Amino acid sequence: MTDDRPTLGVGMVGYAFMGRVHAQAWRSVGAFFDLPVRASMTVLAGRSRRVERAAADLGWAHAVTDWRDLVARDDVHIVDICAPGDAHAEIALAALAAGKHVLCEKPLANTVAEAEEMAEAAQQAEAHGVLSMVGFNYRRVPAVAYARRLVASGRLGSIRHVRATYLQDWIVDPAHPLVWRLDRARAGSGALGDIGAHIIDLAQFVTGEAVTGVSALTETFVKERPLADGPGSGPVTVDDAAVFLARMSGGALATFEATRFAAGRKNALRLEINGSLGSLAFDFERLNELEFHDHTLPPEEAGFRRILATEPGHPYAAAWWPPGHGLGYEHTFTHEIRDFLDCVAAGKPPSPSFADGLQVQRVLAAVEASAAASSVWTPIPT
Ligand code: 4PW
Repeated sequence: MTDDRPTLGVGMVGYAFMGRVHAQAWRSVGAFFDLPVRASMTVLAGRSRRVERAAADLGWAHAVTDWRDLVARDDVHIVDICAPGDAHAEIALAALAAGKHVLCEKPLANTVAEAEEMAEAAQQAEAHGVLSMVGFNYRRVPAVAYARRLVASGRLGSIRHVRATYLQDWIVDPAHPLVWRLDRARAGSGALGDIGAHIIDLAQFVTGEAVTGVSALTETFVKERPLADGPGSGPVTVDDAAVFLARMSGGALATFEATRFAAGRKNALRLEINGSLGSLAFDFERLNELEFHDHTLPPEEAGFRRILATEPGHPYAAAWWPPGHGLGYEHTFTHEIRDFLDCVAAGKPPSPSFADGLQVQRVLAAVEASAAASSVWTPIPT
C-alpha cells in the first residue's frame, strides 16, 4: 500500500542529553503511533564537527555546524530546539520568521523579556498556520495525564493543597565541575529554571489552576567549582536550590521545592494534590504508578491505593506494551512529539504554547525577585 501522507522535514539543534532523547523520540514515534504525517529526521545542527558523528549515530540524514543553515533549508518544516537556554530565543525567532513550526525545550527562555518576544512571535506566526510548543515533557507521563483527567472530572473536588518537589543530587560533590547548567549566562537560573519549571508547569497542568503569587528562598550552597575545561575554578552563578510558597488561582495553597542537593534523590519529581473529595500522589521514580485516595468512600474502605497507569484506557498507554510492562523517561518525549505532530497536521495550536512557557517564566522571575527581597510576597503579572 502506498503511503500518501505528507512528509515533514525536521531539523534539530543540539545533541547532548536533550538532543539524544528527542532523537530517540523522533525515531520511534512513527513506529508506535498512527500519525497523520511522516516525520523525516532531515538535519542536525551542532557547533563543532562532532555533529557529523552525532548525526550518523542518532539517525539524522545531514549535519550542519551553524543552526542558521538548518533554518534556511526548504526541506525543514519543523525546528526542534534542544540547545541551552541562551540560544532558545534567537533560534526560535529565526525559525518562526522563516515559517517553520517550532518545538522548544524548557524553560522557554532565560529571561521574561526573551520569553515575551518569543510568545509574541509565536502568536503572530500562528495566524499564518505556523505552530509552536514548549517541551514540558512530564505532562506526557500516562499517570500524570490521567491525574489531570481525574481532577478535571471532579474526582478530587475543590483543590486545597498542592505539594510539588523536584529533587536531584548530581552536584552534591563540591568537586563537580562548573558545567553550563551552573552558569547563569547560559542557563538563566539553576535548579529553579531547570527542574523547578517542570513542577510549576505540572502543578498548573494537573490542577488547571495558575500560580498567582509566591514567597521564595533560593540558595547557592557551593559557590565556586572547578572549571569544566581547564585548570582553576570559577563562580557558580545560579541557585542550587529554590523553595517557595504559592497561591493558586482556585484558592489552593501550594509549596514547591527544587534542588540539586537532595543526596540520594536522583530524579524525584513528586506531586501530591489534596482536594475536598480525595487526593492524588505521583513520584517520577515510580512513573508508571499513581496513588489515589477517594475520600467519599467510607473511612474503613478508603485510603491511598496504587493505580498502575499502563491500561489501554490510560493516556498514551495503548500504543505501547501490554498492561503492566511499563514505560520510561524517553516515552514522555515520544508522546510530546506525537501530540505536536498531530496538532501540526491538523493546524491546531499545540499545548503547552509559548504563552504557557512565558507564564512559567514569569513565575520563575517572581521566585527570584521574592528571594532577592527576603521572601517578600510577589504576585505573578498576568
Ligand atoms: O528537563 C530536565 C533537565 O534539564 C530533566 O528532565 C531532568 O533534569 C534531567 O536533566 C534536567
